[in-house]
Amino acid sequence: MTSRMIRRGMLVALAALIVAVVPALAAVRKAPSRGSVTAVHRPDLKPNRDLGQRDDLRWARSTTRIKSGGALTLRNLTRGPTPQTPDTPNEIHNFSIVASRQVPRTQLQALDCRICKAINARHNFDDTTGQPRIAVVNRGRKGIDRPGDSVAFSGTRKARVTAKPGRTLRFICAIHPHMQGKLEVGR
Ligand SMILES: [Cu+2]
Repeated sequence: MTSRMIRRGMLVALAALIVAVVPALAAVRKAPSRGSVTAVHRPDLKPNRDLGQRDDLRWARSTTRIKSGGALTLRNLTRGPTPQTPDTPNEIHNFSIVASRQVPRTQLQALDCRICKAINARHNFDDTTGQPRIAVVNRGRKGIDRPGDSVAFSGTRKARVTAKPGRTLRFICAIHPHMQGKLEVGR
């Protein structure tokens, strides 16, 4: 084998590496360094349509993009009692990271959500006040990076996203399991 053949072989290998790596890097998109996840609801009367008692608590956006290391603001705009908790003056929500397979897909799974019970148990809610004794449950690295991480909030709370760029984290509210969203972590 001549040195020229070896050099050509190396060039071919280098080209193949570039072809493989460049799209992989491009796939991890740039993302903003701040993001927010906001709990909202609109239980208003719609004349001749709806008394407005449905539990339509939801996250304002289904997907939030944020940079790895970015600051996430959790905001609660669900004021006052809701049909589900008529005696609670201000609804509490859990921003809870779960594995994709743990996201409830049916009404039955949402109403009998085993992972939600496990998450809520870790927050150790006080039966009398309804407040969590442990507001932040951390798994893995500090910050939001993997299933098991969960933050309970009734007002506004900040959290740092420490998952690696390219990860997509699924989150639910463990108290209202039909509240579901995705956190796309960019670079
Ligand atoms: Cu909730």
